[in-house]
Amino acid sequence: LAGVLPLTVVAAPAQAAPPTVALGSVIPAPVDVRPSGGGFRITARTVIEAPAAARGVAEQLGEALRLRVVGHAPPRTGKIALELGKVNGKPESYRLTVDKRGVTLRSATTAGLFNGVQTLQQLVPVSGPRTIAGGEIIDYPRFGYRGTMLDIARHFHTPGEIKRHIDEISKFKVNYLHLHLSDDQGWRIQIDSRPRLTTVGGAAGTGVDGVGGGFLTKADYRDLVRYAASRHVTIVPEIDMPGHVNAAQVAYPELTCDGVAPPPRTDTAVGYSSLCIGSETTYRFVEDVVRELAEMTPGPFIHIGGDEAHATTQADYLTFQKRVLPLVTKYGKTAYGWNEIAAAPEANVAVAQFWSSATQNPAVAAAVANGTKVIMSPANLAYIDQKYDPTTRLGLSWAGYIEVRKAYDWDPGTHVTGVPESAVLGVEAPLWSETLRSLDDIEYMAWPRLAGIAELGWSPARDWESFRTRLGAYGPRWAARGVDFYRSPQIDWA
Ligand code: TNX
Repeated sequence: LAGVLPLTVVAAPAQAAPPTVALGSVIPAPVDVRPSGGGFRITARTVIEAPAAARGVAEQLGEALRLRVVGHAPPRTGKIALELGKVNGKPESYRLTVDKRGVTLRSATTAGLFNGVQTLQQLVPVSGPRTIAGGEIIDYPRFGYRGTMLDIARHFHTPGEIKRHIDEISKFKVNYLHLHLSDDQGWRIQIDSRPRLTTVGGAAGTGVDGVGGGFLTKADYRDLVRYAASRHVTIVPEIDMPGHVNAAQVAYPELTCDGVAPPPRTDTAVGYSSLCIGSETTYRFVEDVVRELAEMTPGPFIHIGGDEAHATTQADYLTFQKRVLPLVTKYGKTAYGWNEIAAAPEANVAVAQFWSSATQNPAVAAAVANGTKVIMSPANLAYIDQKYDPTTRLGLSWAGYIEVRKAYDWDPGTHVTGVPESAVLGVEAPLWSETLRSLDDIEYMAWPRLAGIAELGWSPARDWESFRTRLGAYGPRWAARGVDFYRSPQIDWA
């Protein structure tokens, strides 16, 4: 027996690495996956074929896979063909077909092709032979709005950092980036009619703890809008009012009721500042800001904040919204605000961002019955500035600890009483930055939770066991790109 036992051990074969990524092993999970037959092996001779209208997205794929893009490949060339044409009529849909001869990606729109390209890239093994599993995927989103937010008011993040983050979020088909551009501690967007907003409100020394000054010029902002659009991401600008306005009042004291400039603030308190609701100066200011923001924003939404206005009486708050919500419409945009705006009747044409941790909210339910649409960002589940657990070095914890499973395991279509799926435009994961400085800090809080929220926004069904397996397999891709993600103990990381 002693002689036999070692032999048995030696005979156990070394575990071979799987040659391909299973066709459905993608985040967010595709709607319909049908594996079949042999896969396609990408070689140095493989080309990407694309019509002129799809050249942009084809070049992005070409860069990622280090392949050449051509208008027409000769017959019998191994190729990845991008086609513009009808799939199933659903917005953003695509069809991906893989067999031994090649890959065909088809969509009616370049947005759909972009989505398909993100799927395809996840199907290419990170290392070893680049064989893509055979079969067909037909895919489209559950919700049109899949978003995240960066708070560049508490700490400024540079355009370069924001672009790098856009690259990462778009890989998960996140298609809206909300920028929180103003708060008590700083003002981060150039407004020509009010230059002191940025010369004072964006100066060095503004920001939490006096760290993180800076602002976006209009040219920076427009360049970001263009960059985001090339990744099929729409920028949503937010100016927070009538609260969260201390930085604006430091720059323009006439925005207070007594005309006296308050001291600049670099602490993290909330709820102490308010625009002067009875003053016409306030509405001239708001209109100038909304007009200039609308002019530089091609996207449909202007976010007007509206949260935590604890220094504004409720009567004043409603007076303010009665003036300001219609102003956004006047400049051709859809008003978007934190869920407190639901109390205003004029919010019937607006979008409310549900950030409460409760699952009942009579004001929101009543507004929805009147036409208000909702984007789901419940703080206790979707706030990716909250710590993962008590040991997390960064972040806050007022809404609780949010481990990966908690951020993933909820349903945006049924979460709030009186807010049916038909009223939900989608989901957004806000990343407040009181404790965040660098891009690494942003990435550590965003990943992997934002991948889970992205799946809630895209995929029709959720399945924690499937998600955690796909997430574990995704780890090496983040590592290869130098993304500083949190290695949650809930996941078996590859
Ligand atoms: C509450 S949530 C805020 C922000 C803070 C955040 C910190 C919301 C609409 N307002 O002012 O940054 O908590 O988690």
